[in-house]
Amino acid sequence: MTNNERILKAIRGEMADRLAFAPRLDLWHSANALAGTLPLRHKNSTPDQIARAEGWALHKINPEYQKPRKPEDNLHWALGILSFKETVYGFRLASNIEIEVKQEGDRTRIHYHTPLGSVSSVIAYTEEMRRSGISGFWIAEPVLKGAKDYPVVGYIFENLTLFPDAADFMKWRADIGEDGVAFTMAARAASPMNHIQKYFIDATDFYYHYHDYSRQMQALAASVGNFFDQIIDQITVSPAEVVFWGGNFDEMITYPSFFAKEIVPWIRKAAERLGACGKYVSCHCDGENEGLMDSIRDSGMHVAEAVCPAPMTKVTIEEYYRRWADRLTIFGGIPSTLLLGESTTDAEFEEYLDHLFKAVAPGGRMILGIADSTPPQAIFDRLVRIGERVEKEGRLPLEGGAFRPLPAAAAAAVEKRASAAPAPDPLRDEPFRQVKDDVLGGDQVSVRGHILGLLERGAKADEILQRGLLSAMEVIGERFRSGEAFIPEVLLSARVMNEAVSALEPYLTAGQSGAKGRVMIGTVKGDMHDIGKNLVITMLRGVGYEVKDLGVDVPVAKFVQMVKEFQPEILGLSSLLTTTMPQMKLVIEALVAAGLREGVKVIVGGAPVNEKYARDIGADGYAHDAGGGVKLVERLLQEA
Ligand code: B1M
Repeated sequence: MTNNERILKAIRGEMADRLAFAPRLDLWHSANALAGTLPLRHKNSTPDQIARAEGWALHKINPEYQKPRKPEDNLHWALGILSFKETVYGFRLASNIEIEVKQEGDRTRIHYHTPLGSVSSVIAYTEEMRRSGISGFWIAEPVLKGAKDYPVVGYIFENLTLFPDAADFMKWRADIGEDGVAFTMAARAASPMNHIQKYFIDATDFYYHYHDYSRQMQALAASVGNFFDQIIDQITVSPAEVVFWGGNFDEMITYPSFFAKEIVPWIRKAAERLGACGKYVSCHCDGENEGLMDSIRDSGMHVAEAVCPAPMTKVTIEEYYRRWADRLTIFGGIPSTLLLGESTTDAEFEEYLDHLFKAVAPGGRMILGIADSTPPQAIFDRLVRIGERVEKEGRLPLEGGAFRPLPAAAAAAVEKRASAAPAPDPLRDEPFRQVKDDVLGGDQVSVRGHILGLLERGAKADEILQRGLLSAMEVIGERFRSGEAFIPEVLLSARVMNEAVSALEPYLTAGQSGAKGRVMIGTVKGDMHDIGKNLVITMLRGVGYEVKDLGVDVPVAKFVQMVKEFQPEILGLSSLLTTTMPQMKLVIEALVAAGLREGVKVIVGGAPVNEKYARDIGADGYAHDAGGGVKLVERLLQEA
């Protein structure tokens, strides 16, 4: 049986002869090719040549974004209107839209002048991104900056036309041949609202706009729906069999109620319409899926791709297989940190594989892959070893068996969830109930009036702050930690806090007013993830700290220079990638070299970071989440 047949059989829910193994190699390959560190026997090979030589299936899901056939293919990245050899459609913007493009170093500024007004965006592709193998652009300035931009962007989408253009796709698919399956790219988002979230607006601002401009957002989503409907039409008549229908789902970012309301209906629509033509819908489910398990299973998607289990996330591979495999095909299952020497020993790696073959028995509806992708520092021999073991032990049907105990990290995560303390009762302090409700409910309009009312009735400003506002923020932090509250609640509550603190400011005595301390936070060089960092910042500001946000992709030298200028008491470093974690150590070393280390406490955080890593690199503290970040800052400042 060929790898093409194996993958298609798994997608159709049929039993192949053995498991297919299709590792995503692009990131690993680009970074190592540029650094001259590809394995000797593959020194001059492309990712496809390497996979073929090793007997792995080709991973053909993500388009080569930086290899456009013509400049317009990826020029409109900030609108998410893209065309590649991997898509089966072309696009035309309305002829009355004038486009102005200016190159500014590694940034491209684009203006769209429409009859309803103009919008602009900046996309960037830096040398650092190229060197780390990243292929997507970074949206440095999104198109939606305020309410006035909504109709303009809506106009662009209402007047957008797609047309069939599958010639390059056919050629690409022929090149892949029997060694893999060509997934066509529908859109990188799974629904119009998810498209707005992903492209049009800063990832954190999205939640404010979703709350504040809900009518405009829904109208814009309806306009973008025109694009999505046309994509479905184009794929229906195309030769493509499997469709990449968006993703990067995560229980925090695409939190359960949002996922159910704004994303699932479109996955269902696509799956029904395309399924009726014998096509399959695949979504990139690379995030934390614990809170989305049932919604994803019931969404109608045929394939969940880039599935990344414990220990990188909370859901174990056996739970994924048990809960999903009767309804959809799982593509992935091997977390990328298993390939890294620093995170996983050889013995742990082998143990995971022993466990995997048992956990996914009998093995139908399973395609093995590295989730989300093979990292640049992966131990190549471990990929080879997975290939060998799949060859030897991956015959279908797999034999089930008693599961080994959960890997230590996953067990710890499950344990932590089970023992999560119940949220304190927000109503326990009756006189402050209204202001607490304002904070908990995100009501920034009423809070000022309620505070003034309490002051008139003789309450002390400090009491309102401590027993009303800060205790409500603690409840939110706790709810967030235990998975009861999601990003929007935290952001909206913190915004109420800001409003409340400004109302209280004139009544606080000298020692109580003003910032509680100066904190500076940035995401390290090479890393563009900012949602978690922004949450930490918002919470800190919410409880009264002065926080300077250095943004993302911050070089070591800039951290040092800004510590000199801003003189924070606490410097926070965020990193979401194993490749960029070493930057944290470099920052600490540079602070020592510049003689600044004594004057500032350094705290670190981000999904792959942990307490031990923080200690090893000489940081003063680690926080697991935003609430923990606030507590850590408070503790360090008290100790100082
Ligand atoms: Co990316 N991504 N991503 N991604 N992404 C991860 C992180 C990944 C784990 C996915 C996976 O493999 N399953 C993986 C990293 C693997 C690894 O290295 N260990 C990954 C990858 C590989 C990549 C790319 C390389 C993909 C590619 O191109 N092949 C690429 C890299 C781009 C770059 O940075 N140069 C990439 C791109 C992207 C998007 C642009 C699509 C998007 C980012 C959007 C944005 O941030 N503006 C994205 C997303 C959304 C994710 C996932 C799905 C979700 C991250 C998130 O925001 N979570 C993520 C999967 C995952 O983490 N399981 C993934 C919600 C957020 C609230 O949590 O950020 O953890 P988090 O923050 C928490 C805590 O960590 C903590 O508090 C926060 C709030 O509680 N915290 C701190 C964070 N910083 C702190 C600092 C502190 C204290 C606490 O003190 C200073």
